[in-house]
Amino acid sequence: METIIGMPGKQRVIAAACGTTLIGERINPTNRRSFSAELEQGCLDTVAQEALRQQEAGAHVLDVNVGAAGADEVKLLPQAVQAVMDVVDVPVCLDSANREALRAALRVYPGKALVNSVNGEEHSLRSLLPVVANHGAAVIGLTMDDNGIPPDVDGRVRIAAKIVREAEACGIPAHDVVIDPLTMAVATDSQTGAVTLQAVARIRAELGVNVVLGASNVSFGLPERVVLNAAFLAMAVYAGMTAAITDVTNQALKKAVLAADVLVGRDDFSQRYIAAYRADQSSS
Ligand code: THG
Repeated sequence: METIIGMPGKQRVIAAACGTTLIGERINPTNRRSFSAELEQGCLDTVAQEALRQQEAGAHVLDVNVGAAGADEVKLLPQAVQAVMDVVDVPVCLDSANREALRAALRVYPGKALVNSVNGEEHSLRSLLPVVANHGAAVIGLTMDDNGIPPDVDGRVRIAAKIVREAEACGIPAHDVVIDPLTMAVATDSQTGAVTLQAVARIRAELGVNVVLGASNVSFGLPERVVLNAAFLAMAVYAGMTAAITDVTNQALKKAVLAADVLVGRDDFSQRYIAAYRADQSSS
C-alpha cells in the first residue's frame, strides 16, 4: 500500500518500494530548554533552522511537535507549520493529540498532512478521526488503548486492526493509515524490542498497511544509545517498517537505514545509498 502525502508536485510516497521514509524528529522541544523557552515567546527561529538542517540531511518528511513547550499549541502548531513551509518543501507530520491544534494546523497546510497520532482508545478515535477525514489527511495509529500498550504481539496487532477498521468507517482508506507498534525501552523489558519487531512483521502481513517507528525509546537507560538505535532501525527495516521517526542529522542513524534498504532490496542498484555517499563527499 502507498501512503501519499505532501503537495502536488512535491509529494512523498510512503511504501517499501520507495525506500524507508525518513521523518525528521528534531522539531520537538522535548528536553531542550532554550527551544521550549523560544516557543513560549512565539519565536520560530529554531523551527525554521531545524527544518532546513533536516531537509539538507535527507529528511523526506518533518515531524512538527510544539506540545512539550508550556505554550499554546492551538496557536503555535499552525505557526510552526507555516514557518516550516516558508523554508522547505517537504511534507509535514503533525505531532499532537490536541484536536483543536490539529484542526488549526490542517487549515494552514495546503497539502496532505500526516497526523501523528490517534490510538486505539475510543476517545482518541472518536475525537480525531473525523478531523483527519475532513481534511483528507493521513494518520498514524499507535497500538495502545485504555489498557496501555499490550505486552504481546497479538494485542498490538488487534489494536492496529481496530484502528484501520475505525478509520475506514470514518472514510479514511487503509492506505492512509500508518501503524506505529510502539518502541519501548529494552532496559526495562528485555523482550520488548523483539515484540515490537514481530508486531511490525505481523501488521505488514495481515493488514498490509505502512508501519512507522520512533527508534529512540529502545535504548533509553543504556549507554551508547545511537548504537542500539541504529541496529534497531536496521532490523525494523527487515521486519517491514516503511517509515522511521528519527534524527536524520545523525549520520549513524541515517546510514543504518540507507544500508538496511540496500540489504533488503529496497534500493535498486544502491542508487540512494550511493547518492547519499556522494552528497556527503561534496559537502565535506
Ligand atoms: N512514535 C510516534 N511519534 C513520536 C514518537 C514515536 N513522536 C515523538 C517521539 N517518539 C519522536 N521524537 C523525538 C524527538 C526528540 C527526541 C526523541 C524523540 C530526543 N531529543 C533529545 C533528547 O531528549 O535528549 C534532544 C537532544 C538535543 O538537545 O538535541 O531524544 O515513537 N508516532
